[in-house]
Formats: sequence, C-alpha cells, structure tokens
Amino acid sequence: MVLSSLDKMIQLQKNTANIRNICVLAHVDHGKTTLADCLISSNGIISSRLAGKLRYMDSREDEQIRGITMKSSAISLHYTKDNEEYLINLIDSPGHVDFSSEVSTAVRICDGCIIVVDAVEGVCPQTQAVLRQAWLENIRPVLVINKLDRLIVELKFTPQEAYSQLKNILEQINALTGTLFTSKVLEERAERETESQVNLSSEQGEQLYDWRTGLEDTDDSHLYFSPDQGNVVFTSAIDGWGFGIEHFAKIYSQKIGIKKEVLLKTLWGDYYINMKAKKIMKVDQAKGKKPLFVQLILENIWSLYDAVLKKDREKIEKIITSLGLKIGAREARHSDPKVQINAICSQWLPISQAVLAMVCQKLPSPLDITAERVEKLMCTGSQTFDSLPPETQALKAAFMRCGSEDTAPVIIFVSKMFAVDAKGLPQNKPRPLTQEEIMQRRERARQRHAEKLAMAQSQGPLEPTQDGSTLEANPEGEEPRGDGQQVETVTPKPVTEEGSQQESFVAFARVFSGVARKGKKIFVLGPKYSPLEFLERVPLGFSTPPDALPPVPHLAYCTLENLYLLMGRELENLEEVPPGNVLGIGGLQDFVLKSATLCSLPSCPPFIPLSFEATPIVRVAVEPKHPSEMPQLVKGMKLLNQADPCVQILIQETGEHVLVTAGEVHLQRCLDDLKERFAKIQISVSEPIIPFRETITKPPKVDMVNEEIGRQQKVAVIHQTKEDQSKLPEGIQVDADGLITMTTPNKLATLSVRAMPLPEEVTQILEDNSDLIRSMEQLTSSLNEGRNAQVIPQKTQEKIQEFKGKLEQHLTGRKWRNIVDQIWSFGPRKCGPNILVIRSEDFQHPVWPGPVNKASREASKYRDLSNSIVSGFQLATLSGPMCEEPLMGVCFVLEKWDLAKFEEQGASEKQDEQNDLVKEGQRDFARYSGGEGQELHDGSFEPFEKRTAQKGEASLSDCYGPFSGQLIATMKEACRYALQVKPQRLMAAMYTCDIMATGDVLGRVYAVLSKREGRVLQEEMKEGTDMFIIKAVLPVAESFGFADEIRKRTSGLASPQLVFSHWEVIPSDPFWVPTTEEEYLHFGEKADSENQARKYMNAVRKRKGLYVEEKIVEHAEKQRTLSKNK
Ligand SMILES: Nc1nc2c(ncn2[C@@H]2O[C@H](COP(=O)(O)OP(=O)(O)OP(=O)(O)O)[C@@H](O)[C@H]2O)c(=O)[nH]1
Ligand SMILES: [Mg+2]
Repeated sequence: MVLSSLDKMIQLQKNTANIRNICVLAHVDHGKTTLADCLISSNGIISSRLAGKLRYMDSREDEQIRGITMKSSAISLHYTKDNEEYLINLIDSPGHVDFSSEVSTAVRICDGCIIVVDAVEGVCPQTQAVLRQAWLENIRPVLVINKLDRLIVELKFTPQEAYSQLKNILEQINALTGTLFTSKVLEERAERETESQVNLSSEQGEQLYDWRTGLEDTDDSHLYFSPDQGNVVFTSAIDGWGFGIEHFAKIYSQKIGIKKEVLLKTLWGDYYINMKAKKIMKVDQAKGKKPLFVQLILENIWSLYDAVLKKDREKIEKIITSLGLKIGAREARHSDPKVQINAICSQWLPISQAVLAMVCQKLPSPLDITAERVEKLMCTGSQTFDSLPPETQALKAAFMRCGSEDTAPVIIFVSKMFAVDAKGLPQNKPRPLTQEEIMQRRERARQRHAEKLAMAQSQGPLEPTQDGSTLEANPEGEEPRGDGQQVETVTPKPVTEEGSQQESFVAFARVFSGVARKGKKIFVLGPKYSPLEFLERVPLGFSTPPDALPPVPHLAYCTLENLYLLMGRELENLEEVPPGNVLGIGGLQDFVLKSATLCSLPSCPPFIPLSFEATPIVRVAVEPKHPSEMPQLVKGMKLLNQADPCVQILIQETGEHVLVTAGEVHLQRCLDDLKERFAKIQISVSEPIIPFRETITKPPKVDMVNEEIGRQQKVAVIHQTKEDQSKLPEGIQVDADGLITMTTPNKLATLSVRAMPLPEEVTQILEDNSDLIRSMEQLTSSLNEGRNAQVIPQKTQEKIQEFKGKLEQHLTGRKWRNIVDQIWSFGPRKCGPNILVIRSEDFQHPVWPGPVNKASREASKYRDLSNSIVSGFQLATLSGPMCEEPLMGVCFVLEKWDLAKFEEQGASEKQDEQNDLVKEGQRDFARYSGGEGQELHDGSFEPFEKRTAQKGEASLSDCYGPFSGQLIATMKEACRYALQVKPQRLMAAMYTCDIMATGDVLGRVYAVLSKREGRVLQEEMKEGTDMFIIKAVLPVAESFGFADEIRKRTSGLASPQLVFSHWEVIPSDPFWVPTTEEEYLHFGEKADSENQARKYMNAVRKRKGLYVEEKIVEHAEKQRTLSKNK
C-alpha cells in the first residue's frame, strides 16, 4: 500500500458518518473474493488487470491452491461520491459451510452486508444461512447478483430469458426475507402479548388478540430487495462490470426525455415504453412487448458480448465510440475476447462504482446503530435489558452516540484472534527512514565526527593522509553522504518474545464507542463476566487504581499495545482508532482466547456470544511422530485453539489429544496450520473418531425376514440365542416388563428401575432446550442451597413454562401420566436428552425451579439421597452398555426405592449418637439424615452436610465403602441392566447434504450416495437450467472422502455441502442373531454381513479397547462334505 494514503485513511476514520463497515456474504464460489478484488483495484492497491485473478483477500497459500476462502479478512477502502469521501471497511468471508464460524465473526463487527448470489445457481443453502445470520445480528443487507456473464456465454439465454431468471432469483431471496421477517414479527408480537397479559391479569377485563395485527401494522417494504429500491446491483465480477438501474435511469432520462424518477420506478418490472408517445405502459403479454429492463439495458450488454465474441470489429468500434470510451491499443487488439470485454465494460459500467455507491447510500453508518441491536448485544442468555443494573443500562446511550470525546467510554468487541507471522507486523518490519530520522542520524554522525576530531587534536597533530583529508570514514559507516538520496532502513528491535514464538496474535475487532488509543489500559470482559458481580464486590465510584481491584471472576486488565489498520495481507500501525472502525489489536493473546469485550468501564456486560451455525462434529486424535515432541504439540494445539473460532481441543480421559472440527476441509486446514505454523512438528492423525449415541426402542413387531414375531418357532439351542446376550448376574431381578430390581452391596437399599424409549419429538425438544435446562439446573441448585437471592427473571420463567408445556403435550397416554411433574433430572451432564423420573406420590423435588415444599418431610429425605441417585443416573447416561457412548432419548423410571432397612439402622445409630459432640466430619460421605428436616429461622433447611457430619464414618460406611458410593454404583448398574433388557439401538450422526449437479452426472451422484448409505430426501430441478438440486442425508460415519469422491466421479461438476443435522436411529439391532428358521435360511448362521450397527459398535469398542465379541475363523479349511470324504 502506498504510504501517503495511510494519512488519508486516518483522516477518514474520524468522520464516523461516512464510515461503512460491511462484509461480503454468499454461498461458496458465488464470487465474493472476486468482487472484493474489483473493489480493491478501484483503490489502486492491485492493478485492475489482475482484479479477479489475484484474489487478494485469499492471502493463505491453501486458499489460493484450493480456490476457496477459509478465513475472513478485512481491508479499508477509500471511495468518493458526490464530493463526499467515504471509508469502507470491507470484510471478505468464506462461503464454505465448514467455515461458517468465520462468517459469524465478520457479521458481528459490521453494520451492513453485501449478499452475493450467482445468477445461474440462484439462492443456495449457504445463501439462506448467511442471510439468517445477518438477520440475527440485525445488520442490513444489499444484494449483488453476480456472474451475469454466465447467462450470456454459458447458458446462452436471450435477454428476455435472463430477465425472468433474475426475477426468479429476486423472488426466491425475497421469499426468504419474508419468512425471516414474519417469524421475527410474530416472535416480538408474542413477547409483547405475554407482557401485556401479565399487566392485564392484575386488572380486570379481557381483550382479544389477533395475531395478524402485528404483521399488518408493520411496514416491511424497505426490507425486500428490488432494483427500484436501489438495493440490488447486477454484476459480472470477473469481467469487471456492474450496474444498478439508477445508472441507466440517468442516461435514458436525458436520451428519451422521460423523468428520471419515472424511469427509476419502471426500469425494473413489467413495463414497456411506447417510443412514439414517449409513454411508459404496463406490459401487455399478448403484444409481446419487452420490458424496459430487457430493451434498454440487457439487450445492449448482450449485443456487446455478441460483437466481441464474434470478433465483429466494426460493431465493436461503433459501440465504443457511441459509449464515448477510450480503449487502449493493447486491449483492443488482444486476441482473448475476455480481455476486450473487460476493457470495455469496466469503463462503461465500472463495477466498483455501482457496488460502492449502493453501499454508501443504502447501508447504515456506525452512527445509525439501532437501539434494538444494542440491547440485543448487551443481553446475554435469558437476561432482559430492563433487568440489567442501571449503570449498565446507561451504556446504551454511549453505543448509540458512538462518540469520540474523552469522556465517552471505550467499548471494543474482539470477534476473533488471528495469527500472523511476527515478522510481518509493521513494528518488526524494516521500513524506510523518514526525513526527520535521516536528519537525526546525520546530526549524530556529525557530532561523533567532531568529537573524534577534537580528541585527535588534543592528542597531538595528525599526520595528514595522502588525499589530504584528516579522518577516514567512521568505522560504523554512518558517515552521511552528501546527496541524502540513500534509502536507509530501520531494523526492528528483536521480537520481545523468545525467538521460538514466531506467531503473533492480532485481535480482529471493532470500536463501538470512544477512541482506542495505543497504550491505553482497559478491562477485558470474558464471556462469563457479570457486571452485577463487579458492582457487588467493588463499591460504587471505586477510586483504587484498577490494578489493585479485588479479583472479580472473568475480568482482566490489560494494555492496548498495538493498534493496526487491517489492509488485507498487510497491517499498518495506528496511534489511535476513533469509534465505528474495524481494527486489529496486538498484545491481547494472553488475555483473550477467542473473543471478548473490552471496555474502559467494568459496568459493561460482555456481548452475547457469537452464534455459530456449524456444529463441530469431526474429531481426530493427534499425536507427534516423535513422542519427545509432545510439549510442542500441546503448545501448538493451544495456539490453534486461539486462532480458530470454532475448533475444539480436548484431552480425553484416555490421554488422547483430540481435535474437533466442523468438517473435512476445516480439519485439513487445522492440521496444516498445526503442522506448519503452530507446532512445527510432524504429527500422526488417527482415523476420524465418529460419535454415536445409544438408545432403546420399542420391541419390533416383525423379525428380520418380515415375519410376525412370536409366530414361528425358535430354532434349536445349538446356536447362541438372544437371551444369552443380556444374561443378568445373580441378585438382580427382572420382571416381564423390564423392571430391574437391585440391592446395594450392603443390602440396605433396594432400587427398581425401568428404561423406556422417549418419543422422538421429546428427545428433539430436550436437545433444543439444553441451554434452558442448564440454567434451570443452576437455579434449582441455588434455591436448594437456600440462596434465594437470585430471582428467576420473568422471561426465563416463561421459557420454562413453555418448555414444560411442550413436554406435556408430547408425553401423553397412560404410560406417561404426570410424568413431567416427576422429572428428577436430565442427563448426561445434567442437561442431556435423557430423563430420570421418580414414581412417588409424595416426591416434591422435581427439576422445575420453584419454592421447595417445606411442609413435606419426605421431601427432604429424597433430597438428601437424591445426589447419589442422580449421580448414578448421570454416569449411566454418559456411557451406555453397548460401546460406552452417551445415551439419547431414554427415560429411566425409578419405580420404587426401599430404604426401610437403612432407615432402621440410621435410627438406631442416631440413638447412640445423641450425646456426641459435633465432630469435624468428612463432607463427602453418606448423605442421609434420617428423614429429619430441621427448620432454621429463615425457613430454609440447614445444609445437609452439617447434619451428616455429626455422625461417625464407621456408622454409615461398611466393608463395601460409603453408602453414597454404593448407591451411585447400584443406580448406575440398575440403569444399564434396565437398558439391556430392552431392544438396544445405536444412533448415528447424520449430515444433510445439498448437491447441485447437472442432469448427466445425476446417476453417478446417486451411485455414490447409495454406496455410502445416503438417503435422498428431495430432488428438484432448478428452473430455467439443467441443474438438479438434491437434498440427501448421509451418516457422518460414511462421509469421509465423500466430497472428493463426488467431485471425482462427476469431474468436478457437483460438489456437496455437508452440514451436521441430527441423530438417527440405525434400524438394525447390533446384537441380532438369527433365531428362526426363516432367518437362518435367509442370512445363514453368521449373518454378520448385514449388520451395519454391529460393525459400528465393534469398531467403537475396538477403538476404546473394550472386549469385542467376534467370531474368528479358526480352521479356515474348505467345508467338507461328509459323503465325499467317505
Ligand atoms: N463467469 C464468472 N465467473 C466468476 C465471476 N465471479 C467469480 N467467478 C469465478 O467463480 C469462482 C469463485 O470465485 P471466488 O471469488 O473465489 O468465490 P468466493 O465466493 O470468494 O468463494 P469462497 O470464498 O470459497 O466462498 C472463481 O473461479 C471465479 O473466477 C463472474 O462474474 N463470472
Ligand atoms: Mg472467497
């Protein structure tokens, strides 16, 4: 970048009203980076000839090789329109699903976005996803329909056909906007309704609500994309042209003498012009009139392409002169028509003009941030803005003002950290000396020279040298030359960190308020920080220096060491950054892991977490090739974790280092980064670890050959029968209905547990609400501990009620009666998709937060033992009996629990202890208090541990260990056996996959899909093209290499996008063995070829080092027929 323009940028950064922070979003390969190239070339950063070929924003080597963007990166551009100067901070984002987290990080720090759509492919799955993300973040979109040249050159459409295609795309994308809008309005409406109902309930009177009113009242016309609104531009980024209809309205209003305003309204749409009458009329299909858009715009472009492609020199000349353009001789004579088209069109309809003008006109500046967006950013989880402390609420004004005065609080959001080579940082780069520095150096040299002279003189006269000069050039070679033309460079100070650390992290951030100054000290608020906690701990108007503050969780204090202007591949040093700008911050790597909020006031809440669309699902274990390099690997993985918004790094109980990524491409990039940048060692990578879930189903009605079960006779005993598999150890009773009864080893307590499959919808509801369940769990535990301070916010209460209602709605029937009220826990990890239910009339302690019924003595008894029972349940759901994978969709019912013996013992011991003093007790043993709930003055129960602590250890633990431990183990085992007596099934993770393919390769796509157990859900033809869109589901387990295989089989014509969608039960029974005659006939004795589930199960067991029951062929001889052998 030319240095002189840095000053320009600094100047532009101060005019907040003329800043536009925008990102380019689209489906993969729709031309975002190419478009960005065109915009960058308008600033002279790259030459216009290279625009579209260079893909400047794809600065990584692998991005260039693969031709896809993997990281979002920003660049600042300068644009002048109507004497107004604008600063455009442009962020290019990746379109591949695997990197959708990069889109989230970009969207957060922008105010607007350009949605790019390929004119041939139209609206694709990722287009929908990015549009939704823009909506969720409340940023305004404009539309660029790109690759119009493909309609001319590839599809050979007539202008009329092209017009219909464009209309179609607009309809599709507007339909999408419509759905997003409606759901949002209805949601807000519902919120308002509940609020007013709350208000109303106190008053008398009834009011009827009509849900439609919300939709009808709200004006949504400005939301839709339409060329006459000025928010749509048509482009061909590769050929360097683009236009909005305003451009043509201006030209034609002069040419035909129709008012520009009228043309603006009619150039797009079904209007035609009656040239004689100079009137614009509605299109009459019957007369075959062409719409204005076709006649005045598209036909001109088409005829230009036609002339150039046919190399019609005369016509080209004519067009050029009529447009008043000057084409260089080199381009005019170039044999490649593309070059000619580019040369002509980029002058005639410069793409950057069209796009940037639209951006400046239609997208908001940082000053226009809406109150709605600010409130949303500030309210994490189930908080409402009103419930925030007043100091925090006051910050909203600062956001809205976006002021740069010294009193304005500095608020910065860091959306991701990215790694750069430390050598590439501006402060470490050799740079040319400024004029002043040259002067200074010269001055110093002169002084030294004078000193030496003086010294020499004092020591005595010097022998004059031959050439008459008295001194040689000074040894440091700093003798200035007379001409001063020499370019000297400053070599940077050595990088402060030890030489080994060559990666330096820069925060990708945006200033929302105040001026970020180099060297300023600022608070770093982690995602879990709560301003309330700070205000509680630190007195109002704290005067201590922030360094000396008492420690507050998730709060740190740091210095803004370096500020950078992000210029694509380059960074430029800045001294300060005014509000509303995108910037890079150096020196935060020890404070910020992935994202954070920085603020000069601790009353600021952390921004809501970024919403990620992709779930990390592909996991591999990595290890260094040379075991001694483990420390490098660990360090490298830490760095990788910081540098990527969505990768997860786990260390499993087995000691494996596991990398969890969003997909294959993401995995590859992470591994490359690890090998080449962060760890710099050779690593070996395991096969992908595929996650499974375990569940149970209803007993099947038919067997494997579709015969009704129970009809046929089971075949003889020679073969292993199914019953053997689930043979239960002694001492465990099981009834016909699968109720398991187990006693603790010390025979004091007996538990009866039954497992039931949950309906699919219920599992889904549980999955969707896991966050809510987690916060419910926190609420209940704080209520149990007697901390009533936390009042449940209204919104959370409503959400809980809604969740409960949904469960009740789906859990109907005799089997499930009252079950929702009796839910005791969710698992695993207290928030998973399995439930524990207790069947007891006087059970008073469900998961639902609410006041504990203090009158019930029973309640306390259950509560005291509940921890052990619940822990047992948690353990059982965390790893199932089939292959130790987590359970899903299982309901465990604790039908009975008999503690009579235990109570007896407890009571007798209690007698003995009457006079004992309070001992220092261990807290972790038996959690039983003998059913006594002692009420304290404040009405809450005394914490249980205090009471149990009064008993000696010996009294409750016996030779089998502490009672609580026994209870946990017994509960866990009981749950496992309860599962094993039911038909068990594996659940596989499924991808949805969208494949776009032409008709001729369709067959091959299907072949690959079916080979990999994929299932086609839908196939439709894209209107006006010969493209088919196939929607299919595919097990994650079968997906490795899928994208490559499809690409190879279709010679690159089809490329699938895989996104994790759901868990699906594999219908086959992993333990199935043929038991009936028909089954033997059909499958043979081994019958293992058919069993996909068993294959998966055994693979997982093998990986985990568990016992695998396999039939191994011991004597591999040919089968002999007895008769022949005789
Ligand atoms: N015919 C035609 N091809 C284009 C146009 N714009 C981009 N392309 C081509 O489309 C391909 C993808 O372009 P990119 O700019 O890399 O697409 P992208 O949206 O940045 O892709 P990702 O970043 O991977 O999501 C390249 O081969 C471009 O040359 C266009 O206007 N017309
Ligand atoms: Mg790109």
